[in-house]
Amino acid sequence: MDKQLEALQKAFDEDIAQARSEKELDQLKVRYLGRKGELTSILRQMGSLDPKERPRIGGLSNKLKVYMENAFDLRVKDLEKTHVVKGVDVSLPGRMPGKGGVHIVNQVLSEIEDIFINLGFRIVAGPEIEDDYHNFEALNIPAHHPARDMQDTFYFSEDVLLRTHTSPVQIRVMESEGLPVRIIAPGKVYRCDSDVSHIPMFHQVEGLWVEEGITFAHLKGVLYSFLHTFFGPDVPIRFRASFFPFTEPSAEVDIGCIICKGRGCRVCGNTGWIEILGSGMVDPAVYGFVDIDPESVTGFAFGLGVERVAMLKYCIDDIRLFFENDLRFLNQFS
Ligand code: 2NM
Repeated sequence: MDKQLEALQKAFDEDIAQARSEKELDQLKVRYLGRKGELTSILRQMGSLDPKERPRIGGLSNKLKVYMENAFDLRVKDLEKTHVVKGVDVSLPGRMPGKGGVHIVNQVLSEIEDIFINLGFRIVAGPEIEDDYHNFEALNIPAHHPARDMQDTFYFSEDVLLRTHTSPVQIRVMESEGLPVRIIAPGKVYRCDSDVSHIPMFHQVEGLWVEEGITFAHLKGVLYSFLHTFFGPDVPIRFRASFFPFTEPSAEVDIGCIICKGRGCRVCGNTGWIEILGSGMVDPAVYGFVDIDPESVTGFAFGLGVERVAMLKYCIDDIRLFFENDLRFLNQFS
């Protein structure tokens, strides 16, 4: 009997040391201390013992029972110390739900807006579904201009289309609000276009300042200020004569290539310069469409593509990355 109790304690010690969860401990408790358990079955044999031996063996069995109960309590506390509860390590970090963030295009858009707000511009919004008059006619874009082609514009009908730029917002502001006007119109624009460098929807910011006495010097001052804030004070800037139906004179603005620092590379076509925006003095013909007397005021306007400046600022070489929603790309900007 002594031997049996000794062997039982030894087996118990090994088993309990190996128990890794509360569930395993519960199973062991049943096996050793339960109604049909190992210790219970030994106690059942007490009847067959020499009566003189019974008190001693009874005492030893009771001691072993108390020993086992204590051991169970200690192991449970042990497991709690390792933070394992019902087989689960509660100290491990939980599975966090993914955290959303502001898309890189919207981050860059906000940055552009902040710069123009500091220059005294007001932000205006307008419809993405436009009519022919506000998107083309009032901007002095003639009837057979290639921009009006089905190949370039998404038409709903002959007269209704997705805006191809945000200039119609500025036409609407000049129609309905008095002078002076100093606004930027940010937002989505649509072109029937899709290849490595073009996507059918992108974002634009167009600006307009119309007031008595506004000159090309104001245009240059505002755009220098914007580009030096956005790309840094050392970025080279040049103005190049150009043409738009809605401005006269017109200029395109280049910055020194960010990639090669002007030495010439694939991105700048070996010129060392990158076109960044279009601009010009508002053509008097445009004022005629919005009932402003072209003899009394002058103004300038400009337009830029948000994805394009974001690509240059962050050295992104494929415009399609913005809209593939690959989190490995997007998370780099959060
Ligand atoms: C550009 C370039 C030059 C422009 C003109 C106007 C408006 F409504 F005043 F006529 N808004 N935006 C403009 C001028 C846009 O984008 C490349």
